[in-house]
Amino acid sequence: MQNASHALVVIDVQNDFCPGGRLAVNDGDKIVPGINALMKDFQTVILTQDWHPADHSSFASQHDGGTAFSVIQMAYGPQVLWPDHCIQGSHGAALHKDLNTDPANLIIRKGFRRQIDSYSAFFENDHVTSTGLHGYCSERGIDRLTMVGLATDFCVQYSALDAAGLGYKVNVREDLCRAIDLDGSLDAARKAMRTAGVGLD
Ligand code: VGL
Ligand code: ZN
Repeated sequence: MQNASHALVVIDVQNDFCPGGRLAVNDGDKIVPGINALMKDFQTVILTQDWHPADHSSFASQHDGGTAFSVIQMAYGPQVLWPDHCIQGSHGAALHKDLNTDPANLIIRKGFRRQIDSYSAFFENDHVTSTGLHGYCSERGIDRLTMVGLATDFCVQYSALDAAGLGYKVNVREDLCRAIDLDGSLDAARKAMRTAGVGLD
């Protein structure tokens, strides 16, 4: 491949999303060797890192009577409450130790504002506040993105949908992703991505 306009985006391959982590995704660590191998095909590799303050509003622990995996209304819309995870500087927030970070041109952190979550690599959950990734990609002439990582039905899906909405050609390598799958969220994510023209392979 090695096409300058085609970047690989590796989403949230962090300890807390891997077995033993605070929001562990089944077999989340199994995708690491395949992602490392895929990096060799890309000139541009972008990593994302979920990066929350300890009192982040997406944590059930911050809400009276809040239970993990329930949904509440925030100023910007519905928000799933999560167990505390990916706290800035913690071991859980670190990228998986076997993930090859050497080829990464950019590591983008997201979810660092207490009041708002950010699943997508492009926009926070208000769908308006930019992370700056679109500016980075457009300035570098990148118009095509391959996405891999965790979790298929949350951060990968939101990133893929935003990228498609911004006009990128996007494909998600499902074999190099793993899902949380809350109440059918994986099926819903697949449908939404197909409808948006995201290639699933
Ligand atoms: C994620 C839930 C909360 C993800 C991040 O990376 O998919 N999911 N924070
Ligand atoms: Zn998070």
